[in-house]
Amino acid sequence: MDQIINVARNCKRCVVLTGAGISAESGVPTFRGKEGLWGKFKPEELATMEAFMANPKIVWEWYNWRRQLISEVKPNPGHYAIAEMENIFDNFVLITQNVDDLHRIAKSNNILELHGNISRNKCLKCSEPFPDDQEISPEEIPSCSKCGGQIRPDVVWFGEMLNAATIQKAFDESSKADLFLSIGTSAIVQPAASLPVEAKRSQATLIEINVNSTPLTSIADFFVPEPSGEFLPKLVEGLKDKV
Ligand code: BV8
Ligand code: ZN
Repeated sequence: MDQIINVARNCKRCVVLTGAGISAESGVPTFRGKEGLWGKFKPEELATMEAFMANPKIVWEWYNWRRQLISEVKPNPGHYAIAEMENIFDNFVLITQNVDDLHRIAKSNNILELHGNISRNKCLKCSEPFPDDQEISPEEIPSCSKCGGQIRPDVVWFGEMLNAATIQKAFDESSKADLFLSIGTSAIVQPAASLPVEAKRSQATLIEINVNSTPLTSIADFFVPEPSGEFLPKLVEGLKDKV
């Protein structure tokens, strides 16, 4: 820990990438863990345009189930520690693959949501936003008032492009970072998994915080095999007098 604090203390531009693991201690199942979301379902079956076109009812049942689950959980100390980092580093950017909104609830401000946000709805055809204050009935999926297209969750499905400006900014920030924290991600899903590699290529110190090793572990400068909700508050405590 001391070594990491000493290195981080001298860094000015910190980028954090989070995955489902940061929300695990809040009780949100991860994607690929043994109890993972995908355990019950296959990504190809549900988080894809093909699945939605073939069976919008099932896909909406799955998203409503996840929305209900997320509505009952709270941010954990890991989310709050990341929110505090904004005041510790001269330049701080949070990039998340998560769609659960817990970083925003934990008061992080500067967030790049790579994969959208499960609480938002949009039109399948024209992407017009659709009010998210009402539950979507899988039996009667509403239509877009503008073009009549079906309403879908505003998340990025497998095989779909990410928002070009968002992913471009994520790569720009990663290439300028002198410290990159990869937290709670299996580092499999692209293009997100290339961000820490880009940071490392641009001479950043790469710290991976994950209870398991990943394809990133071998290139990380530090690998912290601890739950993020336990490690991050200790890291922030150690950096507090940096400000
Ligand atoms: C794209 C939103 C261009 C939806 C998500 C073949 C066909 C089609 C596409 C591809 C293909 N081969 C490759 C691709 C590209 C594909 C991809 O990368 N596939 C992977 C599976 C190989 N990517 C895409 O399709 C992307 N678009 O590339 O467009 C294109 C177009 C056409 C064809 C090719 C390319 C879009 C990707 C976005 C998909 N949407 N989510 C929804 O949520 O419903 S991805 C989904 O996975 C979530 O966003 C999630 O965040 C993300 C990544 O998973 P992780 O966050 O890493 O979660 P995971 O469970 O895997 O890991 C959790 C980790 O936490 C574990 O390591 C665990 O050890 C750790 N952990 C657990 N507890 C803790 C902890 N760590 C610390 N503390 C703890 N307490
Ligand atoms: Zn529309």
